[in-house]
Amino acid sequence: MTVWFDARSDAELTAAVTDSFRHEFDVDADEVWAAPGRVNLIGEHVDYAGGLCLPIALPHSTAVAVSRRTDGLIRLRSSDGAPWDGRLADIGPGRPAGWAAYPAGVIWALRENGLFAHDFGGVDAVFVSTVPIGAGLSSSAALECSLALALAPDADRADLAAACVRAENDIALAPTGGMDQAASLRSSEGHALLLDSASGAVSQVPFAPEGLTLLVIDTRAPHRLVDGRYAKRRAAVERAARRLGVASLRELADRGRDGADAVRSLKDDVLRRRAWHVISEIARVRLAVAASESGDFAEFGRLLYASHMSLHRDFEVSCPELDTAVEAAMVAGALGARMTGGGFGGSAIALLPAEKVDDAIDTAHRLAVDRGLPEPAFAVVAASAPARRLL
Ligand code: GAF
Repeated sequence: MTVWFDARSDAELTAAVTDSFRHEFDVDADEVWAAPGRVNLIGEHVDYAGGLCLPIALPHSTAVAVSRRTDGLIRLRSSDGAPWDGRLADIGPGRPAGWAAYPAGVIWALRENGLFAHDFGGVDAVFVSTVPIGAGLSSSAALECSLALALAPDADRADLAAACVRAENDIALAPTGGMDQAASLRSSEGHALLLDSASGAVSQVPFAPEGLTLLVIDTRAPHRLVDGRYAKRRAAVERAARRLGVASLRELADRGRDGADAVRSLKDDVLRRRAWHVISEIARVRLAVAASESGDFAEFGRLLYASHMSLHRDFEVSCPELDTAVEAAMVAGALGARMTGGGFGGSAIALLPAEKVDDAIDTAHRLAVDRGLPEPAFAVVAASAPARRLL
């Protein structure tokens, strides 16, 4: 039996989160906001190297119902974790722990970054989400961005994204880059977001491939960004840049053949492969943008698969569950497939002719079961709306 993870309409999400708020606090919420998860089409593990990424916003979102307070108290509720009550002074590196670190961290970072229009007087907030947790689809960024926009709706979205990254790095202690928050806050429907992590600039790339389906395969192999492996990859990329005398590997990616020769000169085999992934992935993003703009989705698909192989072989962030999902999609006739997000579990994406979707789902399910892996869950997605007000 196929397991789907479904998005909900804005009206359904609003009803669910306002009900939940009433249930928790016995009053109606003042406002409801929502922010989407993302899949990254291509440009993986390059945001913290000043690279280029090409994510889309998912139809799956986190909604937050909020009411402002005047006594400084913060009350955070979600069906996905224990309730947290506290004050700004209770928030700091590693405090609170667990899911509440993300929204509490956002409040802290909005204040640190001077983004509150008025003095912060406290808030009651209840979250309801359709972004699966631990699936590598940016459930944390959706949580952060929904609350950031609710609490500072007039702030510039790039500034909000930066505050959310600060919350994640400094309070939740996940050393992530900025792609997920940019995707959630700065995407637009029907488009992929081309993010230049060196300058912070974004542009919208039309992404609505005719006759093709974008399938998300959640391998259900849990993915975590705070367990040290992501941090190790990031540290290796930064070490490679230092050895090569550049501030970030993006500089080498922009130098063409000279940059590639510099990476090849690295003596340490592991560092060389990590750095090679980064500069080759940045080149693939540029080609993918051109392919999408000219409607050449056969080429786009080849780039997706090349990205996966680079992440598997050189960056070593894939795993048997992700490789199996990609293999199944390719066997079923996908134009391309790859792991998406941080890796070590989580989700893969496949771009395939609409008539091949059922076959890809059956094959992914069968191969996973045959290999003793968890049964995957599936969603068909399109480039969706960014963070927004629902009520
Ligand atoms: C995670 C991180 F949060 C992003 O910043 C990015 O580095 C991604 O992994 C890998 O491309 O989603």
